[in-house]
Amino acid sequence: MRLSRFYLPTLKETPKEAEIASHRLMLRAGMIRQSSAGIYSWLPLGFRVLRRIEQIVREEQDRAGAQEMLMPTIQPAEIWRESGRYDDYGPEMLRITDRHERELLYGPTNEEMITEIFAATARSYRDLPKMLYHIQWKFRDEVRPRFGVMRGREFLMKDCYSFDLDYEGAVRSYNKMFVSYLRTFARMGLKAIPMEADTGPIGGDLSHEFIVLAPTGESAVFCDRNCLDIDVLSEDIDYGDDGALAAIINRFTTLYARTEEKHDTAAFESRVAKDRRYEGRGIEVGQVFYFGTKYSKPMGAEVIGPDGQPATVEMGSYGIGVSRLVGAIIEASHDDAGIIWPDAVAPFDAEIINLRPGDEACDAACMEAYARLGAAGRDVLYDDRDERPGVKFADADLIGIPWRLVIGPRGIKDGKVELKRRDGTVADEVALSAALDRLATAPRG
Ligand code: 5CA
Repeated sequence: MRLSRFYLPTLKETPKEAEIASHRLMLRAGMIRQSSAGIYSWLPLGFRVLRRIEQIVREEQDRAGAQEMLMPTIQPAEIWRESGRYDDYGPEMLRITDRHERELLYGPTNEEMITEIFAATARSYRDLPKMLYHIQWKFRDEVRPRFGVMRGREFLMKDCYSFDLDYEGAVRSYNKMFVSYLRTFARMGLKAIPMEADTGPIGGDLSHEFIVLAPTGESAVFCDRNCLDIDVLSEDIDYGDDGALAAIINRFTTLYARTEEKHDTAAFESRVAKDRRYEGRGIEVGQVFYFGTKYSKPMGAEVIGPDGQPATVEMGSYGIGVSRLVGAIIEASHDDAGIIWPDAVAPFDAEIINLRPGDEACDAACMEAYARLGAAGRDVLYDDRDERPGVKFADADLIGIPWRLVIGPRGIKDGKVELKRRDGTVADEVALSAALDRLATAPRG
């Protein structure tokens, strides 16, 4: 993509309404634009990141054995009356009446809808176990939408629902999702710690929130810093091996990690050495729930069991804040000049900066780089604009593409270019061909 053609409306000034870095940087980098409080349009740069995050979530859901589907955003009030949540949910729910005076709502979550589908279509224990998910926009009329996409009113969520014949099966599904969450967030370059949590309006007996430690987070959390050292990506995971899943989960759950609602100061102090205690804030990027028959019972989701008797299915639900993750990743990875994208979610793999468009040698070298990297399957942004180098460097720092190839008239005379990483780990003067070899084979995360 040539930057001269790309729709990238960056801002010079820091927007006044943005209180935290990620919100400020997303507005300045032209990633999003507010439509009304807590509701955003995703401009091309932001949408590219959103899609990459969504794709990682999808791959890890599929790997864990969940199947993708798509449910509507608008739901009938009726199914929420059946579960008993229509009145309980309160003013956060956006209630709508259609022209026939039918009561509808914009879904804040989908337990009722998926349970209704399952109740109407599953017959036998042979239909179990199942894990079904979708990635769909949700609406919650938050009292205080803030921090940009972190606490929006309309936001993109991945929500998965599990159906099992008994408690043991439900725990197995919970464990699969638990492990898939660890992998999902790690692939995005995040350290998300599973913490014992309250179940809130979803309900149930067992829940973990996945928290990225950050001073700007909205959740108060307490944990053992050793949680940060556990590597979850180095080993291959067999989702059919219950023991292996439980072993991975145990590595986390034996360490103290709780949200404020579950916190117990005495247990924290006795279990965690002083220098390992983290008492601070975090961003909740996902939450998993086991709630047994809370929805399946009132909504009649039964199957015929192996003994010929009807059995109410056991359920859990598993959410990931897909749009919130864009903000969370920026909170975890930025500096004063701008965003530093982890390779796996970056909007482009590399940016080519032409320091003197119009100079024959520079133009030719840039075009060679652009073509070669494109042929190698890399997404490249080419800054071919007629702007001063200072402006180009500032924009490149702001939008944070991981690799940068700087091509200028002085270097190119000797066949040299500058190859840099946005995170500061590489800054080399090398021959153009060497830089291209390196970029064409660099890991994409
Ligand atoms: N039905 C369950 C799981 S599928 C559920 O709704 N869980 S939740 O309420 O915890 O939401 C799942 C995830 O969505 C949260 O962990 C959070 O990352 C994200 N989320 C929740 N509210 C918002 C919001 N207002 N703005 C952005 N993301 C949100």
